[in-house]
Amino acid sequence: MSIEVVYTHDDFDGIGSAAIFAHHFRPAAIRFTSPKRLAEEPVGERDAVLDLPYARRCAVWFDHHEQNFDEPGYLGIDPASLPGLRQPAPSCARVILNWYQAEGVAYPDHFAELVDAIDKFDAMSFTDLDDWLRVTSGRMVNESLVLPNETPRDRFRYYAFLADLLEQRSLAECAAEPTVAARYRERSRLSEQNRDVLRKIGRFDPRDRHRRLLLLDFTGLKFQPAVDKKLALIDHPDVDYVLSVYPVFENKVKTNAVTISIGRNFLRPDGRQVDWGEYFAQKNIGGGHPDAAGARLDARNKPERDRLLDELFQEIIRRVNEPPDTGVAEGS
Ligand SMILES: [Mn+2]
Repeated sequence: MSIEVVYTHDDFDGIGSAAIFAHHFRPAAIRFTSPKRLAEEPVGERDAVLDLPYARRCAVWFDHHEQNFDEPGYLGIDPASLPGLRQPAPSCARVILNWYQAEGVAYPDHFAELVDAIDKFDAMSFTDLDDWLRVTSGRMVNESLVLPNETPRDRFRYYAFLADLLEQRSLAECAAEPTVAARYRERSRLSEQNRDVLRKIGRFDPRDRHRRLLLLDFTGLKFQPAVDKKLALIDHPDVDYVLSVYPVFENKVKTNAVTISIGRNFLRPDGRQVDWGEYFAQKNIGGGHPDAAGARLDARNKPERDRLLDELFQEIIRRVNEPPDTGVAEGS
């Protein structure tokens, strides 16, 4: 099968998936995109799609997101007739490697450790804070991916370079490569600054007596900082959720609207479970996944915005503090 363009997710899993895919399929080009932007991409019948939703007409499709698996069926296409492999797995890179094994395709030894590392970051399956923060080759490569103020064009050029590197060399060699190492150092420096920002703005609502919901309110900042919010967990490892509030800018001017995102603390997989995607969707202000969701609140003025936010916080804090679902109807 000759593949023209690989469309892959613009994250560690997508880049690693492209590296492993390229070993056997030898595509002419790699393009990095997101699930949202995929619909705008000119995917053709000689192209491949990795770690992304199904695109009509592609030649081969690999994915591990179960919510995507039914998509061809809605278009009247039998998923079993599509080349590639879709199966639940911690990463798409794992799915491609599984396919190689099933097909008896030979691949270099270093793919196994690459996929082990990608599994951990894509599924955020770290046992504790130390496990997450340990400086491994996988962490160095993952941290090298995003630098603020870099154009998408430059970032994707780096991703193409990295995909090639990951195919050729061991993860340790990739992490030590001068470009990768320099980007990792720069990102580490910025992470320290980010932690200071997060320390300053992180707070708990007085109604949240057990401190289950860490609030990160970015509305007071003039610029939206490029922050990895997960870094707030270093100072607050015991929270169940992190809720962030961002100002909405229009033509570089701050409006009274805010966006909200809530994410579950990946360090506490046994904590409370609320389906926030459904919660926001039912209120008709947003949506998303059970463990990571977002919403938008529009207001005419600041007092109204503050009132709407306060009401929402109150409701969310109540939900976070409700006893775990025991099958008893809500409100009873
Ligand atoms: Mn993935």
